[in-house]
Amino acid sequence: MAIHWYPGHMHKASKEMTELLPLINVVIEVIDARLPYSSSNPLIAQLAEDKPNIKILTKADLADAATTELWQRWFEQQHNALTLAVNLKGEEPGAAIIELINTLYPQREGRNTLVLVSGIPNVGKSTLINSLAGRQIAKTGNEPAITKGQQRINLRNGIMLLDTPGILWPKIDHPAWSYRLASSGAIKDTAMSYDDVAFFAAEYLLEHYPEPLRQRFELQQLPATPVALLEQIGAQRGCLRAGGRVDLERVSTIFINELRAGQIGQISFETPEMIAADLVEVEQFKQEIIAKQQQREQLKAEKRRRTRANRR
Ligand SMILES: Nc1nc2c(ncn2[C@@H]2O[C@H](COP(=O)(O)OP(=O)(O)OP(=O)(O)O)[C@@H](O)[C@H]2O)c(=O)[nH]1
Ligand SMILES: [Mg+2]
Repeated sequence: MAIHWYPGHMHKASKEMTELLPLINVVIEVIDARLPYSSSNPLIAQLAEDKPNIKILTKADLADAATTELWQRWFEQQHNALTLAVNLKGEEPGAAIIELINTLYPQREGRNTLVLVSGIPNVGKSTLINSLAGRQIAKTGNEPAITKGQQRINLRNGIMLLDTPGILWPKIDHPAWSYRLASSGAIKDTAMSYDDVAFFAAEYLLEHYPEPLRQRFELQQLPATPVALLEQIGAQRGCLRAGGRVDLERVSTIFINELRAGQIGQISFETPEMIAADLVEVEQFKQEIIAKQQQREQLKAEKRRRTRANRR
């Protein structure tokens, strides 16, 4: 299942950001510490290419700290960006971020530094802005697409922030990246299927985080397959249909919500090494598509040749 969710307001927001670009002095991209690569929008990377660039890895409290460190080094080396990992629920990183902005872009007399705050839906952009402003000025909420239009926030210290709606992009190249986005809560409920996403997450956790799984769900032994794991949790939590069969949709929703809330543990959904392997696969998918297109073209040409030969 590939997840596509690119409603009109995201298209509009992407266009507006591109148009405003010449006025923007610093780009802050807010990414999710649990999935720093999959939550980094290629359009924003492109917009930020020639601008002073800060990557804020939010929800660091939900991610594996050692993996977050690896990602920070990765972004510093690969994208020449300054990075900061934060827990916006427990920390007030405002002063540290303002210092980064001032270092990257020393303020000009009498003019505001315009800072674009961008990123995928539900990653914490508005929460970050409230922390920088020191007051609840931007609307926040634990679901994607809370912010629907741009909003300027004057910090009255020479910095003007631009809060933007969370944006995704029209085509996500690897199915695992879509699943990780869906697991994190960046995709609207109606654009995904909880059981598909739960199967993906269960398979990943069985392989990479068996111990936190065992402890959370008090399992003596871990089942071998994602379906067996979800069925066992479903039976334990009373998610049963008539006849005693486990209601997979219900248990999947519980499983994903607990994962998102950090109740299974501090879990990172990807490492730089996994992304390197994904990128090789993306290249293979692209080659396969090209090969199929060429095959179709050859078949068409052959058909035309035969039709011409029959006419003679
Ligand atoms: N645990 C945890 N939760 C966070 C953190 N940062 C933000 N959140 C929560 O994530 C949810 C989304 O935050 P918002 O600030 O509304 O996200 P946004 O990026 O502005 O979302 P959209 O406007 O919908 O694109 C809220 O429930 C926040 O409380 C963090 O560092 N840790
Ligand atoms: Mg917002």
